[in-house]
Amino acid sequence: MSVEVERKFVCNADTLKTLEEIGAVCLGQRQFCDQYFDTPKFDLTLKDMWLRKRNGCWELKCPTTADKAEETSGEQSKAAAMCSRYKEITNLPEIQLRVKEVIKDVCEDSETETSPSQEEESWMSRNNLVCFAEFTTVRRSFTLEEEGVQVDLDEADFGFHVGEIEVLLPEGGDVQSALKKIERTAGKLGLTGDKRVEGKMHAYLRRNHPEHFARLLSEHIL
Ligand code: V4E
Repeated sequence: MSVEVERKFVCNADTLKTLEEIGAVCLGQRQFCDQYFDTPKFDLTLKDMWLRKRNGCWELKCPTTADKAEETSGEQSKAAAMCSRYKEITNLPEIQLRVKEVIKDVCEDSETETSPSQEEESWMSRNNLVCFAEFTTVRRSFTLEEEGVQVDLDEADFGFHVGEIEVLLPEGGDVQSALKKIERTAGKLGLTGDKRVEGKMHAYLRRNHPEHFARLLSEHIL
């Protein structure tokens, strides 16, 4: 399991040039298709849990708990407020355990022999998990090696662009130092805003699922 600390930013025509000027190294471009799942009552997303299949592989992003230092230090809490922090789980049995803590299975697995894909289908239908968002992203990635950060420039197929500065940590890793790296990188990129920038999912739900979007806003998830 890893923890992703990330700050989103609005990218513009100058972002590529700025990345080059500050010495960012291009890691390449890739394309991925995300399918996000939840129950019709939004049981997972209302708990800030984001279950997705990315290019067919399961991933779950769920909240971490804030550490003490972050709660007490003024400057750091400002940096933290600009960033999001999520555990990323890619192991399916562990994902299923986490989901089970939120959604109680209607019935257990049957004893009959089934293929892995049939088991996944059965798990999804037992838990009433349906796909609520599907989109493809083209991502160009860069690294600022001296900072150990990655900068992604995302272009989603529903006409939305966003940049992300991110640091990936092992569980229990140094979040404060990750926040500082992200802040320094934001400074180098000339980012001045002090408000969180909306991500792909935020924009997707706002445009396509206003009811789901409103519910998450009212619960302060988005
Ligand atoms: C909406 C959301 C999540 C779903 C995935 O969001 P995001 O990080 O935007 O996706 P992506 O494609 O960049 O994933 P990556 O490749 O980095 O793993 S996970 C958490 N949220 C909620 C959320 C929020 N409340 N505020 C911000 C700024 N971001 C996300």
